[in-house]
Amino acid sequence: MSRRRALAGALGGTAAVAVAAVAGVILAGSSSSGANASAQPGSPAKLSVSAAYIPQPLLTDLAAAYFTVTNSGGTAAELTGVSTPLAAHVTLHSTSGTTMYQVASLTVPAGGRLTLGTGADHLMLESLTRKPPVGDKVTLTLHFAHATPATMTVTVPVRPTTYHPEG
Ligand SMILES: [Cu+2]
Repeated sequence: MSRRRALAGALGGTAAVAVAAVAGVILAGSSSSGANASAQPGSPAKLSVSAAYIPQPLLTDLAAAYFTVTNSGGTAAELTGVSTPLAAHVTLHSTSGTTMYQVASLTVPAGGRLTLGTGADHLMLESLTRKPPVGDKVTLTLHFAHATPATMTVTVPVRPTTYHPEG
């Protein structure tokens, strides 16, 4: 113990900082959930979007939007914002119990996925510019941090208000 203390004292703060930096890299690389064995730790985020839909808004000028973002890379990405011609504003929401609240970003874990759904994370489209009918297509532009490319544009179908995806 005394020898280690003496050694640490001799090396000074620099060694402690270096150890912390290495530990941080290891933690970041192992933080995947829903792990994908093919994701190389530290490789760039590689994103794809699937299962996107917007339930038809009936009585309000609000709509929700849902989709799944899959990350086959080894680095977590953040969904930081969304824009669309359908709405003046789009906010990211999480849900706790029956209460939803706005968040600044949603994480797409390394080797995992971000799944938006009713009662979970979702997009809120506010101040709609029109009321889209069922079968219409809506363009969403997704903005990501820690991903290349940093934006992805997806075409999302408008589904019946009561639509729920299988599985
Ligand atoms: Cu919401």
